[in-house]
Amino acid sequence: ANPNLKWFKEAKFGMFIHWGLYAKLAGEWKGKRYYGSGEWIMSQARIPVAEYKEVAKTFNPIKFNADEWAQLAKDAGIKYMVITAKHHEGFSMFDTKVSDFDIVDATPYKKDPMKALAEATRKRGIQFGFYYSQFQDWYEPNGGKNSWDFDETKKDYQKYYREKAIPQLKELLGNYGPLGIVWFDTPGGMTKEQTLNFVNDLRVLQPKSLFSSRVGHGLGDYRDFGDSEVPDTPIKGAWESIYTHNDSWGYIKHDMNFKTPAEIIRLLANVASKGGNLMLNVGPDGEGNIPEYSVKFLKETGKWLDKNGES
Ligand code: JFZ
Repeated sequence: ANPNLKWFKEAKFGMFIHWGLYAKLAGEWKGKRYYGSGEWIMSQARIPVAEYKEVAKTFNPIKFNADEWAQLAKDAGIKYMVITAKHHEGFSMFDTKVSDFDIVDATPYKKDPMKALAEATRKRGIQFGFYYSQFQDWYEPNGGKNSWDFDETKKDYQKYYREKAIPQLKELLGNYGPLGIVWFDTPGGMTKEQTLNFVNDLRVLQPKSLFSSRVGHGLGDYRDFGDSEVPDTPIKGAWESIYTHNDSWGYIKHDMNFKTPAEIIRLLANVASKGGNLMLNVGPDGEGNIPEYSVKFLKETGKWLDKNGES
């Protein structure tokens, strides 16, 4: 067995955070409202790169407070946190030298929230990890899956991997201390052999970090169940189920369909009884606030676990 999996197998409860420029749009573009997967709004509304870029100039999450987020996780009984360093929109929520389309260079905020969060979680004994969209990058001419600006058949995915994804992953794995998880998503554009080289290359930088299954070709360290899915029977080995708290990963201002503490606890119990972890998502808004109901219901969940849970 992989010794790096020990903490993960015991964790039971994780926090997923989807946060990017889409949080500022909050499910609305040019007066039209979208529902579900707020982080997909650029694709849903076919927003051209030239227009999407402008959103960065208005992104100023001055309410962001790393200690508050980490303390909320702690109070909720959460043992690990995974946050979007770069989602499909292609915007980097960390200080990167590889692109100017990042929170330090392209926004009035000018700071790296990932640095603060890495420290705040570590201080509290919470495992910290990055979500990184390694293939889909709608901002880049050679990244995956933007067909409204670019011709998909003319793309050179290898060039995108070489020039953006790999160098950025090296920054993330090199500059933020020990990471519990690197959460890859929606693989594409690489053969099994290329994926193996990619993984081996990155492992050197973080030999203890777990790689999620969506790195592709069965090369991850544990299994992920598709969004909002729990297996029917106990599953051997390490796995997690991922769930949204309301109906979207990224913040949507008109989505109030939050799972209650009782629902979260039932979900946790169901997943734990099958031997897995629940990684529950929150979607902070464009100012850096975690939605009020997420804060409230997570705290209540934590209180209940304190009284009735085993750890
Ligand atoms: C992906 C992303 O496209 C989405 O925006 C979000 O980040 C989510 C956590 O992951 O969406 C997926 C990827 C894989 C499956 C479902 C949704 N799946 O395997 O069932």
